[in-house]
Amino acid sequence: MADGKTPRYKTYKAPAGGWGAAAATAKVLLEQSVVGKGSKALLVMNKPGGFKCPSCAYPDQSCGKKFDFCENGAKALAHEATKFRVTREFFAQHSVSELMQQSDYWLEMQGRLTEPMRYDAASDHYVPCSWDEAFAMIGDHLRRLDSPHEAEFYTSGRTANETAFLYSIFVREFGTNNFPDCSNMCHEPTSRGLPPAIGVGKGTVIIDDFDHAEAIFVIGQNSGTNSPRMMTNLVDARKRGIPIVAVNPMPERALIRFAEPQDIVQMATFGSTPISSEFVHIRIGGDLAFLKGIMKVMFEREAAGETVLDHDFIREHTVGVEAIREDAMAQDWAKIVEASGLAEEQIRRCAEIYTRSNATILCYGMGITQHQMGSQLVRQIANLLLLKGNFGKPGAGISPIRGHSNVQGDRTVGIDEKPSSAYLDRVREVFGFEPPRKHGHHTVDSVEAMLAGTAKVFIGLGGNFVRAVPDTDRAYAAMAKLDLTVGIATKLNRGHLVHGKDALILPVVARSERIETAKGEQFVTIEDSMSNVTASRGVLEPASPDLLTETEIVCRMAMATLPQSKVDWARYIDDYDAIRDKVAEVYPELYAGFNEKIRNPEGFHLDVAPRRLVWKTPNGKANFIVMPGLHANAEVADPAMLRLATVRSHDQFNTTIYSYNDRYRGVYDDRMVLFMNSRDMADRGLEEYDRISLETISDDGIARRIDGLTVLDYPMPRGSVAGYYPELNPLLPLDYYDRISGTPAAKSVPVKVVATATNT
Ligand SMILES: Nc1nc2c(c(=O)[nH]1)N[C@H]1C(S)=C(S)[C@@H](COP(=O)(O)OP(=O)(O)OC[C@H]3O[C@@H](n4cnc5c(=O)[nH]c(N)nc54)[C@H](O)[C@@H]3O)O[C@H]1N2
Ligand SMILES: Nc1nc2c(c(=O)[nH]1)N[C@H]1C(S)=C(S)[C@@H](COP(=O)(O)OP(=O)(O)OC[C@H]3O[C@@H](n4cnc5c(=O)[nH]c(N)nc54)[C@H](O)[C@@H]3O)O[C@H]1N2
Ligand SMILES: [Mo]
Repeated sequence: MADGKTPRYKTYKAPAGGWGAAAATAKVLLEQSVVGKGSKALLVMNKPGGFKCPSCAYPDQSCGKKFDFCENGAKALAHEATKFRVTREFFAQHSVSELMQQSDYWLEMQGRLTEPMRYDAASDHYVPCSWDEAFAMIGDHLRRLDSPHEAEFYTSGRTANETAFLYSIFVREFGTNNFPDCSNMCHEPTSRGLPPAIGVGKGTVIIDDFDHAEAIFVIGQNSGTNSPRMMTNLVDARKRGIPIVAVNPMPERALIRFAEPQDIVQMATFGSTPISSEFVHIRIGGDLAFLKGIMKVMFEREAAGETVLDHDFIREHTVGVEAIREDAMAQDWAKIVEASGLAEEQIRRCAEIYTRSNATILCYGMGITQHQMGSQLVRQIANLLLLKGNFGKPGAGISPIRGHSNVQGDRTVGIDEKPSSAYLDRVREVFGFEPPRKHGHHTVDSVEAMLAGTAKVFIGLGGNFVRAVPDTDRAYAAMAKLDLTVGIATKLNRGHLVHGKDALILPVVARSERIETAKGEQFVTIEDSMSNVTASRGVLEPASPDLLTETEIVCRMAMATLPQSKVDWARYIDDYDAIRDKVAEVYPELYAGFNEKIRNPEGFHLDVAPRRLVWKTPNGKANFIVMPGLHANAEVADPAMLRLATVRSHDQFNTTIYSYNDRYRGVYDDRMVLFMNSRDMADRGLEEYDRISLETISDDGIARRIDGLTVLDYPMPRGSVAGYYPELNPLLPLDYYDRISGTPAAKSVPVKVVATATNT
């Protein structure tokens, strides 16, 4: 139940997008009381000379489009530009314990943070403090540590390149590689899984490829909600008659039928475009079986004398196809069908679509990465592409759809807990200090270190760490043990309320806001999901005169912590070109001429070697890598087990809840729901709207349970259930993660129903 309102559930029958999206855009601007200011800002969002949408990482395609924003970008902007403010009076009025009782939604709706605040244990309130005091406190705590490895430096993916780069230099000069970041919970399986296969941990397609593709697969990604601007490309592809295969356990509305909210004709005629030509209703974790099924069909047809593989490409560019052939051929159809939950004919149809196409794009999201073997699963997507030479030609390639607007960029410029020695050598040459060589903590490691008491300080550059990580209850306990927690943020969130002995909230200038320094107006840069680097210039007045830029905060933390620093921090506070010059020095291959190139209004594209058929792997080839078996997660013997995927609603941005509605899935004023197949319900004696409790199946002796979930009869595959992140994070064990990337398996938590109360 949502803040006192009665939940409603009804099937959504209209196409996604269209008037519903237009109405939602208007509504959120009204709610945040920023109709004039917000509309003005939306006009320059994603436009050359304007700022980059703070929501997702999908590239903008301003050419030919009047606007380039979507409903969910408008929500992100409206919530950032909101007229509401969290002031010192607000904190005086509410103790931290009191605020802890409020929902995430309520906290978000209080508005923008306005001045630095320090936790006062005696009164249990946040009280105002000066910026100088705040930096002194951070410097004191950090310098007092027995080892720099006792500090954890988190980054969330909204941080711009310039800030992330300086942060990575500060932390390395301080002496650790402890860089837990949101990517560790997100596309890290892409960053770690792909390099051994194709030599780069990024996507290889660019927007133009969508115009040349002959088939597009969207696997485990909810485009209409999480990257709505991608719908433009999917709609255009469908209009060209290109097959689109959507692989998902949830029949996501926009992947079935979509009306472009910016297509006036479609809107006026209530028209829409069917999206998927093939909806593949896969069991959670069934993707490995599906991908192997397609490969098996291809090898079977080859064995029968047909040519379906790109033999020239395989011979010239790859190693290991034989092992892939053996592995695929050894899989039994009955088992493939069982593991995927799909009919063999449908897999054969998808194989036909794939083999017939001369240029295929495979897109994927969290439905692939957030499994225990997520990194290996990503490699299977690469295998499938390699079999038909789908690299280095227009319309083809791998397309991870990244999350946060600059999560990929942050990684590129040094937010990496496992940095290469070549990179560390460059840092030493450019800055003249010896960076630490020992690998640092990813997100899960950092929570473990807090639990073990070996971590003492947590600094969060953006984000809402404690709400985003698994095992909520343990994460809260872990944070509470720390000596200092620092939240560098635009908005109040749970991460500021679950705090260490000392705690600071440091409010920042947001993406949409102007940055003025002693050197005049500055801009930042971001790298989108397709490796385009573009400038972002805020246009709005900062929410309060007492905010600092993220860049200045990083520089001043460094100055307060490292009095003998070799880095000219004071200079970088004011001069972002000077920061970009250093980025270019540390990454000459990617960023040479950064300051000149970024002056091009369209930005520039970072080199992605596989586009040139260059493989930066140890053997100089693209490698087929076998992943044994048919399951992306360890099997669980308990017959009562259900696989739970924790997903986003249409009205949230990660831990930020915009409303309790999820229009396309027909849920209103409720987030405590469980989407379940009617036969799974019947097996458990459940009726729709029953209230149930869910418990995690695990063998670590820790009980994890959530009460009060309403069961919704929903077209889920047998044995697969879904509910909302972050409410269900208490069910996700900290230890349940992909060993290669460290990414928690948030899409496949083994759970069972343990208690029921009939709904009255
Ligand atoms: N509006 C909005 N935009 C966002 C975000 C947001 O919260 N709100 N978050 C941003 C971030 S950080 C990220 S990472 C992205 C996330 O964007 P997505 O990758 O779309 O993330 P999710 O909504 O978590 O889930 C994706 C889909 O995976 C499906 N799925 C679950 N399990 C499986 C499985 O085993 N196999 C397959 N094939 N599919 C499965 C789910 O049904 C769901 O449709 O979006 C970014 N953009
Ligand atoms: N169970 C489960 N857990 C998940 C996931 C899942 O699918 N299921 N998804 C995972 C994924 S993909 C991700 S990326 C993580 C997300 O984890 P995070 O990135 O840590 O979380 P967000 O909710 O995006 O962070 C929101 C906060 O960022 C701050 N913020 C917003 N804009 C700015 C800015 O411009 N500057 C600064 N400094 N702060 C800002 C605001 O204070 C806001 O409250 O969660 C992960 N956790
Ligand atoms: Mo993400």
